[in-house]
Amino acid sequence: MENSVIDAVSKVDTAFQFIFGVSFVILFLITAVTIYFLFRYSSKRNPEPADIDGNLTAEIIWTVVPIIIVGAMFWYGWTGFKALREAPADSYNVKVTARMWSWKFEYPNGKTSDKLYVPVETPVKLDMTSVDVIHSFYVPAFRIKMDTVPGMQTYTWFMSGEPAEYDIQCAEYCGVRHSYMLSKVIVVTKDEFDKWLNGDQQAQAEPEGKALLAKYGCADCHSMDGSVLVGPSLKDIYNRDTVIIENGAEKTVKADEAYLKEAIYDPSTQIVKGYDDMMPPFKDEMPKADLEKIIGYLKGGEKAEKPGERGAKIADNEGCTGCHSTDGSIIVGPSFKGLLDRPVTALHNGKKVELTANIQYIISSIKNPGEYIVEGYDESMPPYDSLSDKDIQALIEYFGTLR
Ligand code: HEC
Ligand code: HEC
Ligand SMILES: [Cu+2]
Repeated sequence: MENSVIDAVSKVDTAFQFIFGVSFVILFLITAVTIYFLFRYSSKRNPEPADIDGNLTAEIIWTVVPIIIVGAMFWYGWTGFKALREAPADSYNVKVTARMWSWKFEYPNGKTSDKLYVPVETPVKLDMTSVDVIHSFYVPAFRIKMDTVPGMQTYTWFMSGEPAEYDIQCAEYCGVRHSYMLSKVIVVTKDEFDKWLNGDQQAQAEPEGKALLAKYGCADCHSMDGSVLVGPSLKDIYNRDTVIIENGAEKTVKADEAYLKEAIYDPSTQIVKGYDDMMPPFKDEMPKADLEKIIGYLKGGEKAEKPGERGAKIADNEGCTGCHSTDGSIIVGPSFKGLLDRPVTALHNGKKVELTANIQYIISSIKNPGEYIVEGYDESMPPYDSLSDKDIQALIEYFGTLR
């Protein structure tokens, strides 16, 4: 495994050096021959031009030699390409989401980060997409560069190697702050990585429960933001009135702990009205401890944290802070400092309006930024309609701390 890696980098380098070397030699040969011909065949020395009619040996040489050279270039290029495309089966998976103008890295346990932390000596596979325009994920140190395309999954991989930091750049022009779309690969020891991956988790508002929903695949069918996927959203489910069908009869029940337990362990006994009996039973598969954590999470058992802390994290992870400062300075958009309840002059349907940045206005500015354009700014903010109400609430709480 290790070999294939060192190979991926060294194979790219070999292809580059080979093509560069061949080009260099040819440049010199052509220049030398041109100069030689200039003297040797000048009209002074050759007043009578000769009429040369074909030379089979020369023709064979200038056909065969370039074929060999180009064939060798192709061979080195092809083996390098293969090494770059074939991620080892035991790779560690991280999801990458690109947006104007930041990178988001999502780990298997649900943790997100704007820097790519990885453990040492591990092959890392990145599954990538973009939410707005085409970006390109570029880490020169690992010789990888791959476009991220909205609506499409692309991937790349690299071997992390020794503890170190490497630059990540966007290599596809993507708007005014393209050149600031920077991040880092941070390679740390396995212990430090585990600590980082799990330790910080406690500080996040949605600890284990959320990771378990992802682990058991619940999140494929259930959202936590109110939207309906295959099953009903689990947002605010605890103690809500639910109409179920049990033994063919309709009845309304409260989604208390006992109900949740049954709904997860043995879903077919009671089907939520309007849905199909599609949920698999988790009785055999899920230990009690996990069930309790999930139910605890569905009950909204969040850890206490400093006001605004979660919002600050969201603003970083979603890339808001690439365009909005928190210190009063202007980047691309107005500063978040003092935003809440400040007077705003904005363009609305082409007309100038005066309003106050209250909660309603901020929600609409995030979900639908094109509706009110703050005077003096471009319409360059992308809509964030995928942010949950809870996330937006957390952001607003955070703005409240920036007075
Ligand atoms: C294949 C899709 C699928 C998966 C995976 C799935 N569910 Fe469901 N779930 C459904 C559907 C469809 C319903 C509604 C029909 C029913 O009640 O069985 C439902 C209903 C529920 C309900 C009751 C909802 C209500 O409004 O009363 C809960 C709670 C629930 N699921 C939790 C979970 C948990 C926790 C997991 C993961 C351990 C999970 N589900 C995995 C599809 C799924
Ligand atoms: C690509 C740059 C960019 C990103 C990323 C961005 N914004 Fe903006 N934002 C702007 C610009 C430019 C404006 C002013 C023009 C307008 O109103 O649309 C603005 C306006 C706003 C306003 C209204 C500000 C005011 O003074 O009235 C809010 C609130 C806001 N953004 C919140 C956010 C949040 C929250 C995020 C992250 C989820 C975010 N923005 C991400 C560029 C950006
Ligand atoms: Cu970009």
